[in-house]
Amino acid sequence: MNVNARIVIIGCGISGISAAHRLLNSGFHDVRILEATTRSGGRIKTSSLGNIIVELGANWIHGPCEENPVFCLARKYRLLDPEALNPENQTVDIGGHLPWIPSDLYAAREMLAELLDECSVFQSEGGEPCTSVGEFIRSEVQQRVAEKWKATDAAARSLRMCMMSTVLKRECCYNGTHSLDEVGLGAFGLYKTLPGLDCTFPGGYEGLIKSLMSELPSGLVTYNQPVHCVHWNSSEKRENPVVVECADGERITADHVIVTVSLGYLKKHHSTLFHPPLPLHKLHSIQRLGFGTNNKIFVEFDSAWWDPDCDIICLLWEDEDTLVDQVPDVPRSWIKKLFGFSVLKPTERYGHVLCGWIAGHESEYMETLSEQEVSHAITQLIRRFTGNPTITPRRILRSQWFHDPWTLGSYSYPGKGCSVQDLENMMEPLPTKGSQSQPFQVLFAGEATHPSYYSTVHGAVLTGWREADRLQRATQIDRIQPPS
Ligand code: 6YU
Repeated sequence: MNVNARIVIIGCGISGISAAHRLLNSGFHDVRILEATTRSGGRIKTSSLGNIIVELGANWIHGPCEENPVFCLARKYRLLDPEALNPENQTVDIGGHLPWIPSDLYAAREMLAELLDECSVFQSEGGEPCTSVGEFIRSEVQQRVAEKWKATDAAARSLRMCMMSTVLKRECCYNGTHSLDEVGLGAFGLYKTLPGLDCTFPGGYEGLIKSLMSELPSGLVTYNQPVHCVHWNSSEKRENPVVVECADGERITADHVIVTVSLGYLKKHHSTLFHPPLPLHKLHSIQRLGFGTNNKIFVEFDSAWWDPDCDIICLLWEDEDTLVDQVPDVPRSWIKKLFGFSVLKPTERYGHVLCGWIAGHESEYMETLSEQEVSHAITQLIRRFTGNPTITPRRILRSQWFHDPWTLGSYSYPGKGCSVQDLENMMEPLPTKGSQSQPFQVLFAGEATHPSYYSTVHGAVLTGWREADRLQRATQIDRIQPPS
């Protein structure tokens, strides 16, 4: 390996861009990115509703603090509001869960927060009592409700259980899963939060992409260039041992290829994307890890019908007092999976816009409907809950991540039976033990390859840097070893 190595990065999302930056800064110069679509950013996607900026993909910097590379980059490029830079903001530790749940759901919120904390310990201690987070919560809630709420009358208790269902649906959005029954209990605690109050990009998350791209040489990215197959491990001894075959038939040779496609894409296309196929242990991890759908539906109104101090509107269904996070008849009642709306703030910047959150197969079904059908369902929902038959949205805009052929969902989560080994398998390069005679040919980056910050932008950035550093380390070894 040497700094003249030819490196191809597949995918121009934040992990691919981060890898390219790091490689060029380490002295590699023959680097290019192949991107299937017409744009950079992947799941960082800023759009507009009229003249209001909205995020169809990533929304927040989760845990903006000194250890968070996204926060540091955003600060460097001056992309944040002054409050986000306030040192006090960076020390608040919310542990990832609570602020989204309004205080009137207090009893349900307290019990669920306690249970989610308990779910996190199994990974370090092992011996989990059941396979999924959903099963654990359901069995524990039954016991605890009988104990702790025994003085509460039946009607109030039933209402609290409905609140719990809403909170579970909200957790499905956060975890990007169809149901908490699909989230593995053993690996739930692998996800780590960083301190700091989550903040947003006032000018849009894509500002980060634009700033990073402006520092890369023009022509580094080839757009509209989907990769069809990575031919690796050739028996022929060649100068550039990997051949990247594009969908249009073009064949590009390389010494190293960094694959950054989503876990959803790997799940669906692994058998055609790699020749020879991936080793079985890697393939099993790809299958075990979860990749679900979380979508947003932005709804704009002429005026606000909610209180000025309202941050979140949660919807409670009176027939959901049995801890449900899925709807029985998706085509008829998919909208019941939408747990509620967050209010975009400040009003001076966003006007009167709500963001509805919906996860799972119900969300995937929503994507198949026309915009008018979604708008109609949202209008009926709001009229039903407010009792006001005249409320009418001005316009809506929704994300459709499941039907995006280059993403096929939103982000990853540990599925049932997952362990830290699966995330380690995800990041393992091929061949597994690179050496001078057999250097790493295929390397893996992207959010689903980070052992504790999977599903986030900062996790994705760190994986791009990690793989660039892996190649740089290998080069340094070459420099001190005499050529054979
Ligand atoms: C975050 C947030 N956030 C909401 C929603 C989504 C995500 N995330 P990319 O896919 O970007 O790039 C791959 C590229 O490859 C892409 O351009 C493709 O076109 C291309 N490609 C594919 N196939 C190809 C081929 N064959 N040839 C060539 N090119 C090809 N993260 O930090 N804050 O608020 C949210 C949110 C709706 C969809 C998010 C958030 C996730 C990030 O967006 C995501 O991780 C990164 O952008 C991925 O970058 P990448 O480079 O890896 O892939 C307990 C516990 C819980 C654990 N979960 C906690 C949840 C925390 C996440 N929060 C999410 C919340 C929101 C709202």
